Amino acid sequence: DPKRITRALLSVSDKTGLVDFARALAERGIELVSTGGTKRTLEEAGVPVRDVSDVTGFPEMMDGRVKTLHPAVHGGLLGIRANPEHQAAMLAHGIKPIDLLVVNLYPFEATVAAGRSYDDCVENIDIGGPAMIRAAAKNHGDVAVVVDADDYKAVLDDLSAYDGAVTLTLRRRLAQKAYARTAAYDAAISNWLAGEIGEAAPAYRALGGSIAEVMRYGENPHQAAAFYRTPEKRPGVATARQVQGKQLSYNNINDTDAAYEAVAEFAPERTAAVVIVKHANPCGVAEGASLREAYEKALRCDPVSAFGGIVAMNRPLDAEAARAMVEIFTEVIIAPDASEEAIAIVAAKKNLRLLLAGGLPDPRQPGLALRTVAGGFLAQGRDNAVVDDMDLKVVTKRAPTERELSDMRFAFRVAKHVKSNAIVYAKDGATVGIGAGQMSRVDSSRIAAWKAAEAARAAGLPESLAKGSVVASDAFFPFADGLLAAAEAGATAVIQPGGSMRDEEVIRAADEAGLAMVFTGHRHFRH
Ligand code: 93A
Repeated sequence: DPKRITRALLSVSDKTGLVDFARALAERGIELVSTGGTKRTLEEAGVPVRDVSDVTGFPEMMDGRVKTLHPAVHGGLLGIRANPEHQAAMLAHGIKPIDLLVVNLYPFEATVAAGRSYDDCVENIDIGGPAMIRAAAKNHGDVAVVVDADDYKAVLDDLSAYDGAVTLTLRRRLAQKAYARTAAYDAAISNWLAGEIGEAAPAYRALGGSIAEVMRYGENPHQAAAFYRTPEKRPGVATARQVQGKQLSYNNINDTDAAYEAVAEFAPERTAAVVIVKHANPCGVAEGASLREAYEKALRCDPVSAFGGIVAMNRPLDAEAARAMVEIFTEVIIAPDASEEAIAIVAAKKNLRLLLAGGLPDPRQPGLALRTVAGGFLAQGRDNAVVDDMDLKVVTKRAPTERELSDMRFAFRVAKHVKSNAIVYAKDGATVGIGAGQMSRVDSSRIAAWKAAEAARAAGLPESLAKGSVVASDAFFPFADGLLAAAEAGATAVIQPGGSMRDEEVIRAADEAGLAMVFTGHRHFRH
């Protein structure tokens, strides 16, 4: 049921796109009403507009603190058009309906960010704007509310398509966005004030966090979600500059973090490396002489899962790599930096988000990792153990070759970033099969081996990619079965923490199968 727009109230601090939008509304015969500054901008551009004071019968007063807070405005926004009592009240009090509200708020966040005085910050707390936004959004059954200039076009498109009316679908979407905006706005104010008074703070504040944005939804559409930033100086998804592409979703942020933290395990001065993540697990990781080579090797591991994934790299994105990366559908690319040419290549994919983090996080840096449980939360140090620092102990008769050892280190680095139980097959500096998140280690081994065989089939190769590979396990093999599954798949060497009650039995099985095995003494659970 599209609703006809006859009267619009426009009151915006950020005047971007205002004049063109308002002119298009006026040309459709829509009556425009505005507050002081907005009205002035429109009049200067020759767009006909009435003063909100004509509607309220009051002048703007108290430095503009009271300009739209009036029943003539709020009644016009809130009155239900199909409700006879509401209609009678409107008639009795001379309240005319407002069908479209266009508001963006006093720039509170920008005022705080600019380090302005306490009083300036207070003065930039918008009261009338959020009140109108919430009123119009509540009455989205009759009213459309726009809080973002990016939505001007959607409104004009509806007006053209529906003969001067706006659809319920759009009104609902706009209402949802309106409440997200007022929620973020109030959170910013409360956050700032908490800091000013050094008061016992909300949970995120205890971590030194501040709200970065309210997202459309969380892991699923029925979950509300927000993104907080902490003062921790760590290059990554929270601090990266988004060069282009759509807004990041909750899952995008989570996956991008997983990808960038994983790729940071590879020192850029030693090798180029690429990690492709899907559902917070790596589905392909590789090093190479160039990013392009690393990307192509990573992609070969599991091209099916890589579709719609996140691609992270440890060196600045170059044109050659960018050209390869835009060939398949990817949600996010994150890199420390990018060349102008690479940025231009990515620009061809409008929706693809490109994030430049400005550096790589240090995998050895300590930090805090949190997770909620019912009625509380768990805190622990970040897993900052790095295989290069571990004392690798050869436990089998056969010692690994140099090539095996190098692939073992590679595989263990990756296993750290795969959800447990994690089994990673690797060969020549690339993963060839990854088993993640299984309840039994032997299942992860089987899945990883199966994936290595699948990848070979997809590439038209006669032998499983696991042939001649090494295998890493994030925790000890409790029994010989997982290890034997790996040997059967073609692995020739094993890296694992060791420490099982049955280590002797597992070592014996490795010797019998002619495997080389090293113990790291460190476990990398990640649940
Ligand atoms: O000071 S307010 O909280 N009091 C109000 O009644 C009011 N009505 C609209 N601020 C109010 N506004 C805000 O004024 C709008 O949210 C918008 O940001 C701004 C537009 O003012 P102008 O049109 O004078 O530039």
